[in-house]
Amino acid sequence: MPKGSDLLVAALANEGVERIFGVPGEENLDVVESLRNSEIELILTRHEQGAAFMAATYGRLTGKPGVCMTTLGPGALNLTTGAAYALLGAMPMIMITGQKAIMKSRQAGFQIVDVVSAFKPLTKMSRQIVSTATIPTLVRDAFRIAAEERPGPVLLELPEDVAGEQAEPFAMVPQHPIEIPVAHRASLDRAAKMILAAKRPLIMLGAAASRPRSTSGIGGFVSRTRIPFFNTQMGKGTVPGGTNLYMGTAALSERDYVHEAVDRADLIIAIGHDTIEKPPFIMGPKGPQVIHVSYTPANVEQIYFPQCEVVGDVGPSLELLADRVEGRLHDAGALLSLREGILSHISDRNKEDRWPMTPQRIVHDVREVIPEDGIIALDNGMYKIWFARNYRTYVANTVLLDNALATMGAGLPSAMMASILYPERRVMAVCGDGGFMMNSQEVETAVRLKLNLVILILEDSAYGMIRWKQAVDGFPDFGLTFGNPDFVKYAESYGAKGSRVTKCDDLIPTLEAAFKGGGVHLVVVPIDYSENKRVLVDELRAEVKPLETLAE
Ligand SMILES: Cc1ncc(C[n+]2csc(CCOP(=O)(O)OP(=O)(O)O)c2C)c(N)n1
Ligand SMILES: [Mg+2]
Repeated sequence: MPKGSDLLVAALANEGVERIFGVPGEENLDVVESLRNSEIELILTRHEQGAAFMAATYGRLTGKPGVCMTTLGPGALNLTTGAAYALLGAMPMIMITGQKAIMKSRQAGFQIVDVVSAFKPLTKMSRQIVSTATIPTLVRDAFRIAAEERPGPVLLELPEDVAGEQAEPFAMVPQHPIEIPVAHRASLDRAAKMILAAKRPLIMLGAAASRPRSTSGIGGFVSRTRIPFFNTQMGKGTVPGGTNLYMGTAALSERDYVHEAVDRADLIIAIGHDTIEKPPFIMGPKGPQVIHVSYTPANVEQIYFPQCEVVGDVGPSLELLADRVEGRLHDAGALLSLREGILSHISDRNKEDRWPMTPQRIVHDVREVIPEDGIIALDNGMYKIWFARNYRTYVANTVLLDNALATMGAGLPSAMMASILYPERRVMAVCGDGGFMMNSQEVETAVRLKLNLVILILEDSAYGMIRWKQAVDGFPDFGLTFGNPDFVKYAESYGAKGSRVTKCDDLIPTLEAAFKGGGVHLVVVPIDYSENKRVLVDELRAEVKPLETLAE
């Protein structure tokens, strides 16, 4: 007779789960035993946060929920940041947590936290499994809820007595294909009318444009309409390169060079925009009209209130929209004359050999060693703005960054997940010295899994981004610097390789050698952040005027 844990594992296998990330506790031992007898691989991490970031990234990259597992109380609570990361970032994920027995209570309150309640605001669904009979249906429902638009995390708590209980061999619920409805004809007609009337149209690609199912249809829409596009940070790469229509990435909310196009547009077709991202532009009473195209309706915000919505499966809906406007657009490329100016400002000084290295040069050099389908996974820090703004992308989901929860500590685990999924592609984690140390213990996991991974650490011995904000806001420089371990020795102590870059011209060859050598290789480079103020504050203030000022 099977046990509850056997049913759980069979239900996971029924969903096509190949691996579970986590740190088990004694309450999970029945599940661990059932996993031992299954095809599902248990991948231990060195902190539950790493497991959650990896599972969420699996969901982000495949569209299918990634799975992580922890014990009760302390282990489960270590998943909270990962749950929020998946919730805000719309990444499908299943968290399975243990719990003390619910039918008997032989340990009183020891380690017991109301995990199900704690995760209610951090998940799409948070449930305790109370009987073995419900396991197949609950698991099927959990996967359905996690994966359907808008995707996100689900928590299932399996108490240890339910896990160990003898059960009937209940049948699994088979999966079936589900098609997402396509946008209504009336909304497509309305949107087409607005596009045909526009004098200076612009497309914006947002976070949901990066869903694995979205990307093919979007490329078709852009190439058929020839309307220039820009993207949000999480929409990077969704339209393949070579279109000559890319106008930039909105890493700031206003007054960056790309906003010269945004401010002049009279219509923005916002594809897959999710207002969870730091705003890519700010709608006001005078600005452009906006058509929202996505899986779900637009959230109405003070700074985002589209006048038209095309809601449905993004790819097929855009195909129908392109059918209505293709060949009838006379002003599609009106804003293209701004393109060259915007892109040349962005690439300004990207070959400068100042030491320590400038962010522009680092971004440039990283791009040189990463092939078009190579993946960089960014942690959170000042460099994220520079990479979002300056790093050109040609393939969807080749820049994994978190512009939703914007948590530190996810860069390394998300890169590890990409490396597991795409062993044939180059994968690099880009981390600050602050963010790297928040989950650096996962270097051991990466070494144990024999991953090929380069970890680039940008060293300024500070929480640089906050230090920058402190300076911009006119506060004295205080309280944001720290010391670092010797990163090369640190890498070596894990059985990884380590290199320190000591002059500009060494970065590219060091990274090349690291990729060629294979395995886990940590590369440290000092970064000079004085460019933050010079470019992102002083230069932009002087060069990019809001439209009203220009009109005066
Ligand atoms: C978990 C978490 N804690 C704090 C913050 C606030 N925060 C954002 S960026 C940053 C500094 C990042 O420092 P580092 O990783 O060294 O990158 P740098 O900006 O120095 O390049 C901090 C503290 C955050 N986003 N996430
Ligand atoms: Mg730093």
